[in-house]
Amino acid sequence: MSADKRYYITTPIYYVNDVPHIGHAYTTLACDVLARFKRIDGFDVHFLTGTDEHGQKVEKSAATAGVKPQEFTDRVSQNFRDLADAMNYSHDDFIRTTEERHIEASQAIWTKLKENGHIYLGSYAGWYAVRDEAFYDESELTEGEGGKKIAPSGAEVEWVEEPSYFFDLSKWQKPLLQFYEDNPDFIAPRSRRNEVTSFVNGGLRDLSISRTSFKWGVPVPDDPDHIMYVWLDALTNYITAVGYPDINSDAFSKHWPADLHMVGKDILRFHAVYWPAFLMGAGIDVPKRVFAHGWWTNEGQKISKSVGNIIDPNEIVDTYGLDQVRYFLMREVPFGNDGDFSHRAMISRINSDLANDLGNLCQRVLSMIHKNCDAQLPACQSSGIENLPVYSTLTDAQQLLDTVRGHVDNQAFHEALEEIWRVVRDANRTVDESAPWTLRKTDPEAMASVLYILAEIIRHFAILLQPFMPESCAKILDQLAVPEDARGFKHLHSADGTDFDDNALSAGTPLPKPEGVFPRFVEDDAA
Ligand code: ME8
Repeated sequence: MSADKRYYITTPIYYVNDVPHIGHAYTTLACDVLARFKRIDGFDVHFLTGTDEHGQKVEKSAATAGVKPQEFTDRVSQNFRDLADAMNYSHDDFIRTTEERHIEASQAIWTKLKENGHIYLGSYAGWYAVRDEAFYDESELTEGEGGKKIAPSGAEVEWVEEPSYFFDLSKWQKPLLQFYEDNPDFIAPRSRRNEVTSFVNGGLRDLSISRTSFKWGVPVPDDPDHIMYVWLDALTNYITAVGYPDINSDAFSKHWPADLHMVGKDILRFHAVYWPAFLMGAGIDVPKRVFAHGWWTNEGQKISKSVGNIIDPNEIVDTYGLDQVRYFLMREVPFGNDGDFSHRAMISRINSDLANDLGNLCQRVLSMIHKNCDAQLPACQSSGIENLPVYSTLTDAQQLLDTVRGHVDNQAFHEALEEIWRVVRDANRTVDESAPWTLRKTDPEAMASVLYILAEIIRHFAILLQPFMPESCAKILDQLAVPEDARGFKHLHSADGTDFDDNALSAGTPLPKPEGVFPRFVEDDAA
């Protein structure tokens, strides 16, 4: 397989102190859609997710729960695995930072940075927010209730004074700015890129990368009184998973540098400033892209445990259906922007886009074939079809792949879906215009052609939508009797092929009895 047909994509590794909520589900879902898209497009994909299990915040949560940190992390890490199953994620690896492979990799990158002269011993005196596991400058803080100092993220900070190793981050300002300039697509979306460059332009201070005031973490090599800063440990997971420190391993040479680190906007600085600096310092290639998506609120309110308005992905999947939730999350909000979760918006998407548009199209066409064509794919006339109203819709459906691929490569998932739906709606309109139910009496051959073309259009939609709604698309493709090994993007109409190339549906294929795939959501059912 050629080098450009590989794709390595990662989610953040989630802190195990929290129960998984819609925000976590969202990031991994976006990665899952991309990973599936690339696989169906013929790429050799490696998709990584996992849990971030070290640090003061997890140590504190374990203490609150009254259990040892290891026992605590074993238990709560499982919640994220369960979420992955419930959301039908297709990850290839689930990493936990407490695993031996990761401790080895974290110590190895530390040793490399030390050998390369980028780590020195000093002492840290400053503000630290355990919730963010981040250091803040006095100038960034505001005063909260009771005179408490508050970080820009809203987290409380505490004063920390202790011996610490430092990474010479200040020396990386110029190389980083140069890197951003040479790689304009490294940080996306563009507005976020500007945020990062202006932060780096403002100057960087050396970064404290070890702590001595707690124990739950990776010990610093040769100085075990120090525990590695949890972010240096956490970021390293992306290379652990592909075999670091064995940089000559097949996995490492095949997958590194990563194609995409998907993150929320809250942790962009760690991924776009610290991580590339650590990697450059250790002489390791920098990933190709970091995309920072926006923030979900719940019916207009910040989602938080203390407010008690956490949206449990399992609950909404139970209520609305898995693919319905997957579709909504990818369609409702322009990817990159903040978004608000509301039941009203969810129901509206299910009933209009899924039930009325796509679901109705499939159901009408497949039932007509079932009733009027002996439950077999009808034959299409070989000439004169250009004049049928469905013909131009077929051409549009055949041309979707390039547009959709372009949007997915830019992580503009909502635009990819919008493009597909533009043609879905047209297809529904052409059903009405072509009126196959009238043709049945006046021109049965034309009816057969119209229904064949519509089935072929639906095949294009179902293949293209598999990354977003895998189960539902599998059902549609089953109903069209498309074999499982003929569902790749290479089986879509090839641009230089004839109207119906070898991949097209073949007339005479028996079809199973059609069943609705996207039911309407009737509100009373919610109760
Ligand atoms: O930051 N809306 O872990 P974390 C959208 N362990 N996305 C949200 C969200 C919301 N309301 N809430 C959370 C950490 N997220 C570190 C990462 S990576 C080397 C270490 C998503 O459990 C979003 O992707 O706090 C955010 O960046 C991530 O969860 C934070 O997860």
